[in-house]
Amino acid sequence: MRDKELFSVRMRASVGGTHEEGGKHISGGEHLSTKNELIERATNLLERAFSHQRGEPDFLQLSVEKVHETVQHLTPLPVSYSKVDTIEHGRRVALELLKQSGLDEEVIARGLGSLEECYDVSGAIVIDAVTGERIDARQKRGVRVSRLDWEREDYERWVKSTNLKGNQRMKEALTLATKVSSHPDTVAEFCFSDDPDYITGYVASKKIGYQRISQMKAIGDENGGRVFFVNQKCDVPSYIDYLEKTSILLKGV
Ligand code: WAQ
Ligand code: MG
Repeated sequence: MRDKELFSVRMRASVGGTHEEGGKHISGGEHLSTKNELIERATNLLERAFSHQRGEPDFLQLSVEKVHETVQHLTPLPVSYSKVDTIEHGRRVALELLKQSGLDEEVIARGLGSLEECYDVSGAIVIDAVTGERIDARQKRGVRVSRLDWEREDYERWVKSTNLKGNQRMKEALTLATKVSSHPDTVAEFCFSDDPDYITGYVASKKIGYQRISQMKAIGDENGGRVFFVNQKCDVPSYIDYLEKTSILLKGV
């Protein structure tokens, strides 16, 4: 894929109208694809949206844009896993990992409070790592990290070399976390799915890598989201531009 032309493929789907009209977010997805794989990748995204546990969409937007800028290559963050027995235990582990990444407890509490108020946001929220305030001004939309992928062969090699059981969801989340954490202004990320049947979440940062936590919520719970804690000196528009526009491919280890 490296020397071929690439296309950014993005999908977002909602029910009860478009996201802008206040519809409920169902599913989204972002890939970088070669021309050869374009139909397959786009079809996968359509299938994802129409077989989603959050409901059946009545709005779906699929966009395909040729990438003109050079692609940057990143090495995936190292992965580790905490098996917890309860949601409370999961939350304690997440808090500890966010602290290890350099955040104060108060800031974490404020950031996670904002996340709770933003469970209906279809992207991520950006939080000032000193004040704990939300600073992206994207309201219900949040920021969708786009133009990111992991070349199939490199991914398969990585799965073999790490002895981890590959799964599509972790593949995409690790790609996103690697892109986000590689920005110098990112202090840490916290995420758990808004899909009712997926309860594993993670904390990621340059300091601690990608740390999965087996249980962040109850099965059946449709709440979930993503939060990026950033340095106070961060220029938010250019940070968002990096997340949305810079093309990233993960390369093998
Ligand atoms: N950019 C920004 N935010 C996003 C993006 C994106 N590309 N995709 C999803 N989000 C936000 C959005 O608010 C969703 O509601 C929330 O994150 C969760 O998205 O190691 O599956 O795709 O086993 O449901 C993490 C653990 C799984 C994976 C996360 O998230 C593992 C997951 P979902
Ligand atoms: Mg989801």
